[in-house]
Amino acid sequence: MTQFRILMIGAPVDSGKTRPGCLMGPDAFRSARLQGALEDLGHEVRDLGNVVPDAVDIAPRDGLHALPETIGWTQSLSRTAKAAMADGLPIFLGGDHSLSLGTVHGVAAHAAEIGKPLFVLWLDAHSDFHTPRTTQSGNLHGTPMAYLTGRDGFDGFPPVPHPVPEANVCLLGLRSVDGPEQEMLSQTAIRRHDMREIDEYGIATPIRAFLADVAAAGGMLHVSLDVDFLDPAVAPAVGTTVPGGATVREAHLVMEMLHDSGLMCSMDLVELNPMLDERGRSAQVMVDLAASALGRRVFDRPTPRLL
Ligand code: NNH
Ligand code: MN
Ligand code: MN
Ligand code: MN
Repeated sequence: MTQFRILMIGAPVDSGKTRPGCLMGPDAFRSARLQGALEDLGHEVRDLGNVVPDAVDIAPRDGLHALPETIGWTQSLSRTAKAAMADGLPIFLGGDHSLSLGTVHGVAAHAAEIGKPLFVLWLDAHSDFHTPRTTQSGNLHGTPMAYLTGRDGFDGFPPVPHPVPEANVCLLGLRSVDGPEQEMLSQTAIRRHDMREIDEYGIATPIRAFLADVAAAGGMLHVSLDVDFLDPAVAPAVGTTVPGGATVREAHLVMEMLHDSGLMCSMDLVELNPMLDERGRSAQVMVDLAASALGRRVFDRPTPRLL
C-alpha cells in the first residue's frame, strides 16, 4: 500500500456560524486517536498543531456573522494549506466548514503552481453555495463552494485567481439546499447528487463516475467531509443535523473507493461540535472514516469479540 506523509493541521474555526463548539473539534479528533489510527496503517503522521487566524482590519458587516474573523481564517489557512501541499498530504481538523474557504483556496494555488487540475468532493447535507449577498442565516459556513468556484459578492476576502472549475466539483449527500442556492446551482455545471439519487442508484454510482473523471484528467482531489453528511443517528455532534443522511457503510464505501483511486491529495474534517456529541461517538466515526480513506480495510480490523 502507498504510504503517505500525512500532516494533521488543526483549524479550530468557530466563526462560520453562531452556535459555538467547533473550536474543540481538532482536540476531539486528537483524543479519538486520529494520529495513531493513521500510523497503524504505516503512514508517517505529523501533528502540526493549530493554525491561528490573521488579524485583519476589516469592519463587521450587518447580516453576516463574524465576517472579519472568518476573513482572517481564510487568509491564514490558505497560506498554510498551500505550504502543506508541497510537504505532504494535509488533513485539516475543523472547525466549522468556513475553514474550507481557506484550505481549498490554498490547495487550488498549489494545484495551479504544479499545473494540475483540481477537483473537489463535497460530502455534505448542504450545498454551501450561498454568497454573502444571498445567505439568509448570515452564517459563512454556508458559502465556501460559491467562493471557491469564483462567484462574486465576497468583498474583503482574498481574490480567487484559481477558481475550481464547476465541472470539477461534486456535491454528494444533499438534502438541504436553500432556494437561492438551487437557483444559482442550476446555472452551473456542478455535479450534485442528493440522498434520493443515492437511495435509488447506490452511492458507488456517482462516486465511481466522478473518480474516473478525475483520473482521466490527471487531476488531484480535495475531499471535504462535513459531519452532517452522515445521518444524525450515527453522528449527532453537529449543529445542523438533517435526517436521512448517509449510513456508516455508505460513508465508508466512499472512503474506501477514494483510497483505491489514489487520487486524494488533501482532506477537511469539518463541523464536529464536541459539545453536541454523545460519548465521543461522532468524533470516532469521523476518525474511522479518515482511516478508511487512507487505506484501512475491513479485514485489517481486529476480529470483534463475541460475548
Ligand atoms: N444553507 C444553510 C445556511 O446557509 C445551512 C448551511 N449549514 C451547513 N452547511 N451546515 O454545511 O445557513
Ligand atoms: Mn458544510
Ligand atoms: Mn452541512
Ligand atoms: Mn454544517
